[in-house]
Order: sequence, then C-alpha cells, then structure tokens
Amino acid sequence: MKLSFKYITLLTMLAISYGLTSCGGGDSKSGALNSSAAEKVFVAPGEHDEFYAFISGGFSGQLAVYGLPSGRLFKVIPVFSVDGEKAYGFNEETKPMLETSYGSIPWDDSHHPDISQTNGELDGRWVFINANNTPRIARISLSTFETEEIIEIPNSAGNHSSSFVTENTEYVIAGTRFSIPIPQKDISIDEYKGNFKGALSFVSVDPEEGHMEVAFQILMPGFNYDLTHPGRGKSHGWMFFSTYNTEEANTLLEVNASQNDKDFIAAINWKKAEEYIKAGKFKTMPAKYAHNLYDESTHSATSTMMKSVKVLDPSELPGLVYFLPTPKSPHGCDVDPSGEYIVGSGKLAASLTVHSFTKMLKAIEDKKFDGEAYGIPILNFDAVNAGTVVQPGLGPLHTEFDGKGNAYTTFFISSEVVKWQLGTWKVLDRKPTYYSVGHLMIPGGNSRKPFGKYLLAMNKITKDRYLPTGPEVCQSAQLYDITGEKMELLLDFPTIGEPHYAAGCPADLLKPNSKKIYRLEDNNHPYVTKTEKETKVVRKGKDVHIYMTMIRSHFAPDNIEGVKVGDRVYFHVTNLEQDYDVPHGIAVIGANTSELLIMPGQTETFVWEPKQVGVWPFYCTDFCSALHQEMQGYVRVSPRNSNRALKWSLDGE
Ligand code: K7E
Ligand code: CUA
Repeated sequence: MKLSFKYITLLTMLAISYGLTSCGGGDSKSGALNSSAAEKVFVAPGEHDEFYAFISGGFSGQLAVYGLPSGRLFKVIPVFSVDGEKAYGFNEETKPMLETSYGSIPWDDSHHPDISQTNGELDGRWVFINANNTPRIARISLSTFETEEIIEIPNSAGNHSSSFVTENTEYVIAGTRFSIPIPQKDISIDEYKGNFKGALSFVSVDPEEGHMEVAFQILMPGFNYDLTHPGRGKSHGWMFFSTYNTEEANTLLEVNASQNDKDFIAAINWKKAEEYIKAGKFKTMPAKYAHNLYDESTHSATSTMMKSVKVLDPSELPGLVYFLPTPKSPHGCDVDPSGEYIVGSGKLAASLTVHSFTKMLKAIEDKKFDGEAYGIPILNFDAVNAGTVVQPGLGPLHTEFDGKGNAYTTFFISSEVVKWQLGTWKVLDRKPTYYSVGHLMIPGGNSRKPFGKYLLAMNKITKDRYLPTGPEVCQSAQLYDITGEKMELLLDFPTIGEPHYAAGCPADLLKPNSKKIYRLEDNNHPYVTKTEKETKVVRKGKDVHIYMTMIRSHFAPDNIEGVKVGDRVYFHVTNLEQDYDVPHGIAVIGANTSELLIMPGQTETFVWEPKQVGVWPFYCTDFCSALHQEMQGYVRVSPRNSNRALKWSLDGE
C-alpha cells in the first residue's frame, strides 16, 4: 500500500485545522452575544415562532420539529425508528410502516428532509425524508405531522442522495451511496470495478394524494453517489448528483478514492428519461421492495411487497446522462434559485467549483467532450465551468441561497460559514461555527423562493457549548441572522440525533392546515367503537377482542372477566373526545409493547398476552383531567383451562 504525498498532506491539514477549531475549551465565550441577539430570538410566552424547522434526527431515524428563531422543540415525528412514546411501530396500526424486503426493521439513519413544492415554491403539503441504511423514503403529512407513507428503494444501498423534490414534486429522488452488484449475487468483492453499479431512483409522487411509486431507475457506473439537487427554473427537468470514488476502489477509500483530481457531477435529463420510458426503452427487472401506506380514514397502515422495477441503461440511451468534471470528491451539489448555477463542494479542494447550466447545454450541443466513462460523455471542464470561489475555506460541504444573489457554504474543517456572491464569486463574509459544521439551512433555501432571514448551521461537534452530560453530549444547531451585510450569530440550541439537514418554511404556510382532531364520524377503523353502548368483548378461539372507548375520565368497559392465560388480548381503543388537545393513553401491566397515545377521534390497538393468573390493572398514561388518576380498570385473568365466560362492565352495567 502506498501512502501518497497528497494523502499525508491532507492528514496534516485535517489535524492542524481540527486542532485549531476544536481546542476551544477555554474559549467558550468566543460566541458571546450582545443583547440585540437575545431580542432577535426571544419569542415571548404565548407567542408563536415565525418559522418551522424540520431537522433530521440522523441516527435516531426520526424528524424533529422546531420553531425558529427560538429553537424550541415541538415534536419528534417518528419515521424510521420505533417510538414507545407514540406507540409507533408498537401498535397494530403502525407496525406495517416498518416492513421492508428484509422484514420489519425498527431503526434507520435519516439525513435529508425536503418540503413539497409547486412551481418551485414550498407548498407545505408534505415533507419527505430518506432512510440511509435500509434504503427508503418517507412522506410525512404537514397537516397531521405524522408519517403517512414509506417506500423502500430497490437495487440501492445507502440511500444518501435523497430525498429531494423536483419543482412540482413530480419526483422525490433517491441515489445509492454504495454501488453493488445489480441484481445482487455472490461474487468476489475484488470484482467491484466495472461490475458493481449505482442505481439512481426517480420516485413519482401523486399530485393529489402524495402516493409514491418507483417510476424508474437509471443504472449508473459503480461510483459512490453522494448528494443531489434538482434543477429549477431554466434547469427544471434535470437532476444533478455529486459522485466520489470514480476510482471505483473497494477498499481503504480514504486513500484509494482520493486519487482522481476530478470526480463528477452527473447531470440527468429526467424529461428525456420519461421519453425513453414512454418509448419502451427500459428493461423490467425483478426487484422486491415494500410499499407501506397509512390510511387516515382507517387509522391503519398496510404493507405491499412490490415485485419489479423499470431500469434505464444510460450507455445505450444518448442524451440521458452527462458528467461534469468536479474537483476532489464533491459532497454537496447545490443549485441556486435561478437554476443557472450548480455548486460542487469538493471536500478536499481548495476552491469551490460552480458550473453553469447554460454553458452545459451549449457544451452538449457543441459536443465539447473529454472522453467518456462507461458510455457516458464527460463534458470539458472549462466549457461548463461558471467560476470558482477561490480559497474560501477548508473542507466545503454544503451551500444554500438567500434569494438575493448570495450563497452560503459550510466548511467542515475550518469550521465556518462563508457568504459569497453568485456571479462575482467574491467572498463577502465568514463566521465561525461551533464546531465543524455539516449542512446549513435557509428556510426555502432549496427552492426558487428562499426566505433569506435566518441561516441554521448544523454542527458535528458540540464539545463545550453545553453542560456536560457524560461522554455523549447533545448535537447542536446554531442560528444566524443573515438580513445584514454581515452574518450575526444569534443562538445555540441542542438537537436530537445528528442534525444532518433540515427543511424550513414560514409558520403561516402550515398553521391554517394543521389538523386539530380526527372526526369520529370519519373513523373507518375496522375495530372502531363510536359510543359507549357499543363497547363489547368478543372471543374468537384464543383471540379476545376488546372494543373499548375512552373519554374524560374513564374507560368503557373498565372491568373485564373471562380472559385466560394463553389468550391474545387485543385492546382496540377509541378516544371519543372531539376537542383539541385531549389525548388519552392506555397501558396494561406486563404488556410486551408500548403504551398507546390516542388522539381525539382515533382508534389504536395493542396486543397483551397475559402470562399469569390474577387481576391486572390498566390506566390512562396522559394527564387528561383533574380525575386522570381515576382513569383506570382491571382485567381478571383465569387459568388456561377455566370455563369462565367473558363479562365486561362499566359501573356494574
Ligand atoms: Cu450529513 Cu447531507 Cu448525509 Cu453532508 S450529509 S454533512
Ligand atoms: Cu385519560 Cu388521563
């Protein structure tokens, strides 16, 4: 193994700058604020924040909802990981949401949320987020703030360049980080080069219901696909993916995938792809992947196993894909609000490379190619390059835009956000982040219409910014005011999991549509009970179904007898309340599952398998009224061979 000079230099650079930015133990006042900063983030008690921020939960697999500028946490929406607080993945209704072709999976790693768009502007209907480990995309309703749909991505491994939406939410995108044998097979890892492939998936979104479908996949060379952004405005119809490991190394990538001077940004003409699909120029491949859908009317999810996918081979389909040479293992790949500029953040590059969409089209027309890779034309660098931001910092990762002609790029190694100007490529300002920033987010910064008031930096290292909590410390975000010429740090606040990326929008976009209750008359759950009169307990062999209701402050029924050891007892519980903010919970002793937390008008189910004879209590877990502590009941459990008949009652009736 050779350690190249370049590699050693890089290590030294990393070590020096890491030391520079992270040894600030005694320097925690470096972010000290003046009182005007405090005023800017102060949201008085009872007042509402101006923006919502949906921050990815990283390795928690969830999505967290915060207010900006206050940084207050409102809700953790369970998406890819089970959540005992909300019974997600524990109750019978949501278990199907976590089904995959590998069986039920209780966890994932979520990175990139993106809000749905119409005409390139945020429309506030849904937010999408990717699962990185077992490739999936989830769609979350921005009216209920609940996960409504999860689709697995076949032929993929490490769904990282996801889940970004096109200008009218025609597609939400998934790209494989790891190339793999497609279809999967038992071959030597040494055969990687030339044999492994990377699938880029276009998942269509139904404009009315939001339902997702894997429309088609493009089978690309065996590179690593890192991030992506859709074209917008003039470049609508194109999709740009950053790649690294164009060396196609399969071991010690930190050295072997850092050899090429330039990797690529892959430009995909998806309108062209649609033409090829229409013309039948695709292959249908067998592929097993789950499609899970939650129905708001039945309050229940179903899981369907899909069986095939359409694939396009770019080496046989001219005009579908072009490569734009981009220095040094680009990570972020960001498109400005006009759709003209494509920013590639070469992690190991000294400068930021910006490509021009107009020049790209011209270069394609003039056939300014520098060879090809696996049948895909490589465009000449100078023919597509718009400009370079010279030495703006070390380790660029991601760029967002304020809609006023400025771009903001994060630098991981030099730990800062740098503001620069589109077109002149001049650096205008820089501010340190504490510490080692990854993504940044400007509300709407990923659309044609950014709301350029705040910038949220999401950091990888927290160190001394908060009270210590043992070896594991909280993750961290920082808020900057970007309305002035210079950025101003306003606030630190902790986040859940690792905050890779976030999506933000004005609160006014969502507030009017936020659901307050589920209407009881619209509840079509197969086990709903709409009045106390209809409550009952039914035995079907070893299965006992309890049709139960809850309302302030009792369960009906609350005394149940005739259950036996070895039964499977289904608590189907309907919350009869029809007022805002009156959930009830239920938990029973010894249940191998979580509580249920049931919203007004909703029905949920858990299964209890009593293992011991006795009289066992259940109770409401959410403090719902002055008589919450009175909200309880008992189940009598008789021996396995008992003949005791089922009997249930409330207050003796
Ligand atoms: Cu954390 Cu977008 Cu997964 Cu960069 S990624 S930092
Ligand atoms: Cu119902 Cu507490």
